[in-house]
Amino acid sequence: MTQKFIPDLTEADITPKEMFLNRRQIMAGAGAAIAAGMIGGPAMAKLATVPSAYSTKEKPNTFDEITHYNNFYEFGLSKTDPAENAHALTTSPWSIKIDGMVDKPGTYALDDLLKGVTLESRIYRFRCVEAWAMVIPWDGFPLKTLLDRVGVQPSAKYVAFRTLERPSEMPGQRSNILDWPYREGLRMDEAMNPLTILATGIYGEEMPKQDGAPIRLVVPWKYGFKSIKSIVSITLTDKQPQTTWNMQAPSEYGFYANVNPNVNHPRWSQATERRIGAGLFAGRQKTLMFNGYGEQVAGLYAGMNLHKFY
Ligand SMILES: Nc1nc2c(c(=O)[nH]1)N[C@H]1C(S)=C(S)[C@@H](COP(=O)(O)O)O[C@H]1N2
Ligand SMILES: [Mo]
Repeated sequence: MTQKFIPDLTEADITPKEMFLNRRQIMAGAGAAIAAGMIGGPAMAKLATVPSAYSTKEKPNTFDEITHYNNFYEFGLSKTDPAENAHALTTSPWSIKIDGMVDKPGTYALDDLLKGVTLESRIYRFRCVEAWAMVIPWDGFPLKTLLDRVGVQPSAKYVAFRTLERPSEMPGQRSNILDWPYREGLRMDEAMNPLTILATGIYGEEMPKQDGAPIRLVVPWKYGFKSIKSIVSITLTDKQPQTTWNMQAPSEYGFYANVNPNVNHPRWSQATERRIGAGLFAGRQKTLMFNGYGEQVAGLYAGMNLHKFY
């Protein structure tokens, strides 16, 4: 595929991942629908996605950084363990059980859930509670799309998620470092916010296993631990669900976990963060309220004491 012209290339497009650059140029030139359906061939990325207005213009981290500096305790505690161990995970077939306060509960094959879903490229800032940060070009779709399909009942106030529990493939689950399976949850309005996505890929590639294959949550205004990986169950409920890190250390990790430079972790400051890959002399950057997504989400917490509901 030759590139004849490169319209409106932003800084966010300039990445070391050639495949991605190619794909975005193709789409800018030919239109996403055409790229999605009609231009094929070995040079094409596996996932066809459309760009998103929600994407940041900040420069994304490299594919290598995103896949070699991970938190995925099912595969070990160190940042490099997931890249080493996650290849053992079987991700196909995959199904998600959706139950609780929904019109159409059931165990759905992932392929069926994804039928007819348009994947978007969402380049999001990502902030771990440990005060490191990245910019990641996810491929995904709004969680709301899925929830609307299964029909959320008015009584539902929260969504609860669970990760796969399969110790035979997840060495971390053979110890009790956390109370398995990994659990997370969102309030219904947070779940329905257009920024909240289910991601199935990065850089147009299928989701790398260490990043939560085949499908994971991404909630960009909250600390990374909310963005639960390798999801196998989604439950609609009227009670605030128990969540892994909150159960583990409630005084350190709240249910809300909104990125907030003014609310420190009891053991470290959250005022600044370290951008992975920024280089030795780059220094730390300021943490942004709601990780920079205040315009879209501050209203969800109007009148709430964010020091109390951390
Ligand atoms: N199932 C599961 N999901 C998880 C985690 C985990 O250990 N297990 N770690 C969380 C944390 S703390 C972070 S920062 C992000 C890291 O995502 P990444 O490795 O793709 O950057 O995943 C989150 N989701
Ligand atoms: Mo994290």
